[in-house]
This record gives sequence, C-alpha cells and structure tokens, in this order.
Amino acid sequence: MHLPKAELHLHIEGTLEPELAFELAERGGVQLPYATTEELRRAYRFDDLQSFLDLYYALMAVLRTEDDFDRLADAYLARAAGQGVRHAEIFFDPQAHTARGVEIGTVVEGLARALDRSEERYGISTQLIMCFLRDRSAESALETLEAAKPYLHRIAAVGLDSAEVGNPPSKFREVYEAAAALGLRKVAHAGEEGPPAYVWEALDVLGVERVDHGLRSMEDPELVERLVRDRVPLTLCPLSNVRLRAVDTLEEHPLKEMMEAGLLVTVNSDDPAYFGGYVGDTFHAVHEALDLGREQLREIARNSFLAAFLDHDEERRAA
Ligand code: ES4
Ligand code: ZN
Repeated sequence: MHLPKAELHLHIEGTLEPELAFELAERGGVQLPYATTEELRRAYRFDDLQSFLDLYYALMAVLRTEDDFDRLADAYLARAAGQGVRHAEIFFDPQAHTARGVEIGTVVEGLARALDRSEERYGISTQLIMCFLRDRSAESALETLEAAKPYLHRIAAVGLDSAEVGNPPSKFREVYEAAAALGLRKVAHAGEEGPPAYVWEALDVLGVERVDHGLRSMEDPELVERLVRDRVPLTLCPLSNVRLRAVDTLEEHPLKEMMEAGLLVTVNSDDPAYFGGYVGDTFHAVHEALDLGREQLREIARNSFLAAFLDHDEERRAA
C-alpha cells in the first residue's frame, strides 16, 4: 500500500513516457530521431544534468497543442493516483515551449484542462509552479513573467530550473521580486549540482520558501543549521540524483543523514519518465536502499503535506 503523500518536485515535461512521445509525434507529424520506443529508452543514460537536459528539451518537440499538454498531465495524474499522491505541485517550463513557437496560453490552458478534472477523476488536488530556465537570461525570465500575466490565477508559484552551475540564483533577483509583488510564492532548484552558496542565495537573495533538491547543503554545517532553524523544506529526488550522477549509488544518498540532522525533507520523482520511477516507486527504493523504517517513511510523507502550498482545509482533506 502506498502512503498518502504530496508530490512537490515534478516537472510535467519529465513525465513524457516514450509511448506517449511516439503517439503525439505521429499525430502531430513530428519526426523523432529514434525509430522505436526501445531505441528511445536506450538513450536514457546520462552522465550529468546537462546530458539529460539535452534529451528532455529535444523530446518536447512533440508537445504542440492544448490537447498534447492535457494528455501529458492526465497521464501523470493517473499514474500518481496509483502511487498514493493526493496533492501535486507541478512544475512547467514555459520558455522551453515559447522558444519553439508554442504560446504560453496553449501550455497553461492545456495543463489546466487536465488539472481541472484531477480532483474528481483521481482525487488529487493540484497547483502549477512556473519555472524560469536559469541558463537563459534574466530578461527572458522577465518577459516570461509578463507573458504569464493573463494566467496568474492558475499559477501558485515561480521556480528556477535547468543547468545550475554558472547560473546562480542571484541572476534572477529582479524577476523573483516582481513575481512576489504579483502574489506568487517562490521556490528554486539549488544545490543539485551547484554549491551550498547557491542554496544561501536562493534563501537570502530570492527569498524562497522551499529549496528544490538542496542536496549539497550537507557540505555546509552553518547552512544546515539555518535550514533546520527556519524549517525550510527540501524537495529531494533520490532517483534523479543517482541517474544524473550527483550521488554514485542510492545506498550512498544522504537522505537519512539529512533527516537525522533535523532537516524537513520530502521525497519526489523529478522527471519520472526518465529516472526510473514515480514517487511511490521512489519511496519503495529508498526504503530498501537506505533501510528506512515505516516511521521514517511516514515522517517523509507527513513532511510533504507540511511543505505543500496548501491551506489547512485542503491539507485535512488530502491527508
Ligand atoms: C530538471 Cl533534474 C532537473 N534539474 C534541473 N532542471 C530540470 N528540469 C527538469 N529536470
Ligand atoms: Zn527538478
């Protein structure tokens, strides 16, 4: 049985399974550089974050219409429901689509179609988090925020993702200030491949409420103290860290040490179509690899609701 949980670190574009990619490609007349789903799956071997991102962005070519985004999100929600997810805060990357000529409205309205049916169909409440691509300019992020203005009622928060090293959070100070002024909440990827200094910047320059990954925080005891003191949630993605070689093996993942240090950690799937498991699979994998007991797994599941952007009525319903 899967524990009831919230998923807080999930890129909707990273839920694109090879079978759906081929189906959408065929319907949309898009040519993929792979002959079969098996051949595509064999390409899912990554050396680091960038080698994954190259494939992740390439496959997005199949996402063109509102219906494509609806299908993508619906497929994720169906799978998540089977793994105990009751609430999902879903990242999307508008710049990865607008750069290909797909309008932000197509993306948001398509995703919203699936999200609007989700409570009734799957028993999952949802929110959207709009991510800026940190390997693009701060100006491009500001333009994206501007383009999102007609859709802000559908967007709960902003986030920051893509290639981390060399693109520190402080690069996006202005756009985070503008987002906060519009009433959006704030998260950011930090400390996935980047140093603890990037986690400090996410907290002190951007003012994020949660840190996505935060894996490398353990290298800096003062940072750990700060994260513990302020109860800042970290959205860990252990299978992602193994596949992108941030850790050598799941057995060496610091999740358990992070819990023992008093950090408020959650466990998430990141890009489950690429990293070998949805969130229930991920709970199962860390249970086995790290010898976590039932009580620790329950604590992680409980943390996911504490860290979620839910009001308390929603939280009671979800739990
Ligand atoms: C991502 Cl694993 C990861 N890290 C940074 N950005 C991303 N976008 C999608 N998956
Ligand atoms: Zn991520």
